Amino acid sequence: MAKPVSAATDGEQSIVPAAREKTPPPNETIGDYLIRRIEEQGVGHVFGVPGDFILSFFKKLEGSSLQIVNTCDEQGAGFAADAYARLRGLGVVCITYTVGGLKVVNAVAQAFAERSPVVVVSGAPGIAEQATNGLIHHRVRNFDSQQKIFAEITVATAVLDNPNAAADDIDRALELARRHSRPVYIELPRDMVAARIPPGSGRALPLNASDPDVLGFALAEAAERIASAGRPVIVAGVELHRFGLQDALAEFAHATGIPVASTLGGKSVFPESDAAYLGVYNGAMGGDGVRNYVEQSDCVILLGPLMTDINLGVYTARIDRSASVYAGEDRVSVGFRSYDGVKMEDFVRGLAKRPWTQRALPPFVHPGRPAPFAASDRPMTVAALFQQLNAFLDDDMVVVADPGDALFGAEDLYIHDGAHFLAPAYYCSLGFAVPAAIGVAAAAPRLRPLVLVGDGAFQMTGMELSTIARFGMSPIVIVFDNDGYGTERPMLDGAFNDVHRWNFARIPEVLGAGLGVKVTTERELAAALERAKANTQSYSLIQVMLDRHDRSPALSRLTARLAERVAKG
Ligand SMILES: Cc1ncc(C[n+]2csc(CCOP(=O)(O)OP(=O)(O)O)c2C)c(N)n1
Ligand SMILES: [Mg+2]
Repeated sequence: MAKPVSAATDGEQSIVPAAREKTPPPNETIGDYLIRRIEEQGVGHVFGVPGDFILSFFKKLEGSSLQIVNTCDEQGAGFAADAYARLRGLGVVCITYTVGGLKVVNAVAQAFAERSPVVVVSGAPGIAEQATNGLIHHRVRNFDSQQKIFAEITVATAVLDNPNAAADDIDRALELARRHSRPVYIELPRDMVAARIPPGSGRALPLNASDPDVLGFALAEAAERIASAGRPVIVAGVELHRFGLQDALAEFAHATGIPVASTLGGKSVFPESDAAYLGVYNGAMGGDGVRNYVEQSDCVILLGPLMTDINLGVYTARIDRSASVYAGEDRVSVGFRSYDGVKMEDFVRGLAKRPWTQRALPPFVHPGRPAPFAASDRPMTVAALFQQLNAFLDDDMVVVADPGDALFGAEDLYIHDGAHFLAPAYYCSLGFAVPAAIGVAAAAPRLRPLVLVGDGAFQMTGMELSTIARFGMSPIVIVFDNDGYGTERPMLDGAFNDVHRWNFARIPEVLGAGLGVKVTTERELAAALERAKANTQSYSLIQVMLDRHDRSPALSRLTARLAERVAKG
């Protein structure tokens, strides 16, 4: 029986506090050093699947404080590590050479695109074996083929083929993962796991701070713009979460009295209960109140917004850049003037600390707490499903949404304080949500994952419920069963959007664990949600039967607005 994931960690703080350095033991091996440095980052779990090129490292992991969470498939481990990194500031996926490594490429690409610091540790043939240049199993083309592929989707790659350089290479990779909040790749040839490193090696990179003069100018210009604006508004995005800037955002908003909208990807970065919260701004896809407020503002302050097509309501957003203040990882700018050498983190913290004159909050309609839902015997609709989920959500839940209508509709969910919203709202890889729940359960055992996933997406990675069952995790999984690829049908339909129908609710019989319920009416869903809430010992899967042409209000809003624009010509 697998040992359950420990429930004793401190939970969901986004950036883990500075590394706790241990005294290095004498005669440390490369494998031991890598494990110690990972432990010192505040990481408690490693997700992965072993293979012969990484087995001896798995054995070392087993003897360490790190808990191995081995998944059914490497892609699942990649998504789990990504979700873990989003909550804990760093996540680790450990796999064998190429057959495992290349299966995490999609998950790592998503982590790169969405700025999630995932550390990939891959086994490889030993250096001595590679020297023979033989056709060793799992080899693709050259022995460095895998490293070259990962170079494109990471901010650092390190091949630990030299014991004298290994400690430096490990430290550099871990530091860069944190600094850029993006993935790194560490390759560990199997005959290097037990190689000794010289004592005293390993060092931190030089400090990477903003240029203080330029930062001062940028802040002064931004402050003047903001103070002289009649109707400023903050649009907050997911990069604030990645860099642990939620408190600075709240401090800035409260000190100034400026209301805050979030992007879809940045949902939950600002407490939705706060009187200053406007709702999700998403161009034509968002609600009218927040849309009008943002688009009529004379100073939009965009903080960590990750300006993607989905976050901008598929380019229906209208923000006047000449009157905006922008701070993202790519640049900091005021109007059209960009400031080199200024880091987003320093700029946002600097804004929070300025001596502001507080304004009274202007009148606007707060999105408000959800009303209780009176369930009837009506057949389920997507709209009712989201209303019911809204009334069900708690402050100890993390909503994990898979791309598809599960993500679009989730825009209107009310995320309670202390809870989180996780979704790949930019790269949009299907199959994220179920394995991500594994990462969430490990990273923040206090929080319960509520997984929203389409029937099509579930068929890609949903059988990671097996891992969930094995480790005794208890997410609630809502399968939106609309008979295929519903998001694609309004764009262009054909038999290619159909999938084979599954009896999702009977998966617990196959796995010998879990609660499965199929619902067709609102009343059945209400009862199923209550049963799921009470079932804290295993996962719950609720298969919600929906009409194949039904859509969430958010998706309908978008298509309606796009239709208006098309009609106008
Ligand atoms: C890995 C991956 N493959 C394909 C797509 C393209 N795609 C976007 S939405 C979608 C349909 C998803 O179907 P389902 O999970 O049932 O959700 P629904 O659209 O029905 O709400 C597809 C295939 C994608 N985003 N990711
Ligand atoms: Mg579907």
